[in-house]
Amino acid sequence: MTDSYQELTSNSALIDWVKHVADLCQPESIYWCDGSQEECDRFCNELVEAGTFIKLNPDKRPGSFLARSDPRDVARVEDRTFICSVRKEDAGATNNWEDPAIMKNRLNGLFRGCMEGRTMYVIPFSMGPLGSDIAQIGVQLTDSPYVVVSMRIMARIGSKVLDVLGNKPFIRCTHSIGYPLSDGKKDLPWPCDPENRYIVHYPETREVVSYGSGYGGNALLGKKCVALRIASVMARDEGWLAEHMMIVGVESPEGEKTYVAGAFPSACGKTNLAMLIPPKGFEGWKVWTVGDDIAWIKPGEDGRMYAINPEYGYFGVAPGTSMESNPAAMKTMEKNSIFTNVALTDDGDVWWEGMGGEKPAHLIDWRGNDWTPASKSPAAHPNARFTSPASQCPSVDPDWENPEGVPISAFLFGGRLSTTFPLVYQSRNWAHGVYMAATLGSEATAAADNQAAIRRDPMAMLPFCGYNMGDYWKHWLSMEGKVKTLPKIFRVNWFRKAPDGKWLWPGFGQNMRVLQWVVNRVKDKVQGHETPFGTVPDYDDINWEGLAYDRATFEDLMAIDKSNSVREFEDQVKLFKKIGENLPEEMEKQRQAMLAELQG
Ligand code: O2Y
Ligand code: MN
Repeated sequence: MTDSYQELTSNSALIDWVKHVADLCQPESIYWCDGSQEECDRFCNELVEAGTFIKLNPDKRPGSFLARSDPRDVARVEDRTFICSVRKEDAGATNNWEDPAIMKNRLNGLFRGCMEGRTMYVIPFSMGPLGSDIAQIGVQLTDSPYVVVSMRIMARIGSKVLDVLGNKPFIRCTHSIGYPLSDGKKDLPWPCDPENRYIVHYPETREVVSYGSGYGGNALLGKKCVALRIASVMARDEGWLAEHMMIVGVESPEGEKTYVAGAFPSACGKTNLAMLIPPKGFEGWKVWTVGDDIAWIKPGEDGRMYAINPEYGYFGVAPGTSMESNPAAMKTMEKNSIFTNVALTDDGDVWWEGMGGEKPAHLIDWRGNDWTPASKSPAAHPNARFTSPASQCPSVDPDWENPEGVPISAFLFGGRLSTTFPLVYQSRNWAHGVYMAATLGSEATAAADNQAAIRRDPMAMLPFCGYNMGDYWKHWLSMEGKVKTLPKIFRVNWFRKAPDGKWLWPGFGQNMRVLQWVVNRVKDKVQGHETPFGTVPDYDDINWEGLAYDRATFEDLMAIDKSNSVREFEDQVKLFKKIGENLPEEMEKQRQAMLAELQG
């Protein structure tokens, strides 16, 4: 399809906006994406010719490609991410803010002529199943064909989206890699402008503008920018939740399915949990994948919360993913996938650290250099990614595209914490659960006194909440008055260690034992007992079939140490102080109650 948009849409706001951006960016041509396979194949061939893509061996990895980014453009850039709300207070202390008029002026300067010599692609995309009441439509303008073919995996794109959009409003997303081909400048395999990157959100007008990066969350704007930062603001205004959560359906041998959504900061095994394979002792049980990263959750007419995965694919971290740690992810990426910054094997396949098996004797590393096991640097970048269609996941839930969503019975929140926090506990009530989620965190660097400092990541949304974190907590608290049957809230911690530094919990597939307890709690099938943290399982409440795990180790895993716990609740004050005036009173009330309980 070309710039003959007349056949595709009569949405005059869309047509005018495309013209306006083209006037500013001065592309050589405009191309409206239809989303077809033919179109995708054509762009992939062009990317191979341009040196951006290497076609992988079709016998090993059909329909798949490897891209190597500029080494300066390898991850999301939080320090260049802005929430440009009209009032600074609405962005809050946890977001970068700039006055929208000043930012627009600055970005106009960068965007003027930034697409010279390039094509500007128009990508209509739907976050969520086409036509679902929960879905939202956006349009991304970009000068990167890598972004087009990646967006085609990550979202539903093309003319069918324009058909559903009709003349309705849409979320405007403007993206440029910031490398115009003016005055005969030569193109690069991964053009970008790393010195001038900006990932900017205008929450009131539901707009995203991204400049200078072609990588992941900076460039595939449907994901973090729309589905979390902009959607969290829409959710606040409209009474729903846009969350950084995976969604699974836990099915019992009797065929009863319970849906659970879970938020985890990075490096906590969220994708592995989303694709968990039940271990020995759980014959007949099955965990189905609805989503691995983002959940949009709305109150349904029956008083329960219903969730969709707004995405269409996975943008997963490759290093550490293996047939051991996540066979479903490995199978998902067997074909039709784009790999970014992994290593290339001599027979045209991909490789990364933690993939299992022997290290190959020779590779081309993510920078394009020869690599052998004697090399000092890793073959794959630690943030190397696979981009693969969710439909290829062997555990994908039959209802993953249900436009109504799936009913959520429990929320899990889990950090990476070597002490203090038990394997699992349930909140006493909704407000207590919101407090538990708001104070979520993972261990960061060891502090001077050797006590590991906790990097707080409320609801795992710190880099993704599009408004004031205190108001976001208020929004969560307000659900209690609005939703009849709220999900139960649990904290989990797969990462507790013994004093000798050994893991106390095997994790991975064994987390099924915790999922089952959660399901049993939701169904009122087990009691557990009360602790200062909340309700915890007794040893006999957990199914231990197939795992030799003794009572004494379980006691260590669940132990609540008074002085560590007091230190934890005192430490939370730092976050509350940062949130400042917008901190809901309820949060401090909950913290005080926890302290009193421990000390009482
Ligand atoms: O570094 C990036 O651009 C990707 S970050 C990412 C990708 C997939 C899922 N989650 C995340 C994240 O940062 O939470
Ligand atoms: Mn994520």
